[in-house]
Amino acid sequence: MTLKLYVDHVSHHCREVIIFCKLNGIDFEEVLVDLSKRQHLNPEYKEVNPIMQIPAIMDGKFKLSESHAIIRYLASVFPIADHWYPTDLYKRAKIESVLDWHRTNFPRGPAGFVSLSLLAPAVGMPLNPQAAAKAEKVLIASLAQIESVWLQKKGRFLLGSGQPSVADLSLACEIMQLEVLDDKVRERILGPFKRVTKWLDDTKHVMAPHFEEVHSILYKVKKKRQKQTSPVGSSSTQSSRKHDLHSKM
Ligand SMILES: N[C@@H](CCC(=O)N[C@@H](CS)C(=O)NCC(=O)O)C(=O)O
Repeated sequence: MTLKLYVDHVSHHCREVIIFCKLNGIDFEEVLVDLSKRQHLNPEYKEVNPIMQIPAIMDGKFKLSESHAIIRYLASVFPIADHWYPTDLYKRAKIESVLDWHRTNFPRGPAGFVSLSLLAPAVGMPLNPQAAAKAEKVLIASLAQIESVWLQKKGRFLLGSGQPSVADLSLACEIMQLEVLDDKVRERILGPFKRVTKWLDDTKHVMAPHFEEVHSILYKVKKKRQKQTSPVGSSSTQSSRKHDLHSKM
């Protein structure tokens, strides 16, 4: 029975699940739940995930939502390399610690900043420079914690490991949200964090080609945005910009 992933590549929560499956040779059928068409609110999808968010999976009759829970489940059910989600209790507990820190502390950072400073109009919301400035502070404080706490040891990956775990995958997918920013802004935020930048490069490299492939949606959005804000594209109307971006995000 094929595993079904209910996803949309615009969502970083979804991207981490898709990449995890691809990296580990887990067969799956991708079912698009198009956020721009609000398909996550359809009654059929509510049957899969009553919370009406993506991602969700269906493995036979078993339904599951929440990206981290999904990855833990897949890592426990399929035969994957141990470094992703170690059986060693102490190693696994440390990874859980990063995963929990990530979900409770980090999300307001990248997604908040990118949305408030750039993408809000694409979903009919105004830009909010004041809130964006606050989100930037949260983001920078979180990046500083990654740099000084989770990346403090010698290994290339989180917790000083020589190989990536699900925590590297999940955190890297969230930080990748910053790719849609203008280069200067992205550099202003990430530039000072040399260890984070190197870790992100190492993560992309070790997860090639799937990591970049699944993130290609972000590069497309960025390119489109740049065209629209260039002098030639600036003649387009607000409503056409809204439609174009929304159709991608
Ligand atoms: N905690 C959830 C968050 C999922 C989530 O926020 N999904 C977003 C897309 S990135 C969504 O479905 N948004 C639609 C909505 O909330 O209406 C997870 O880790 O899976």
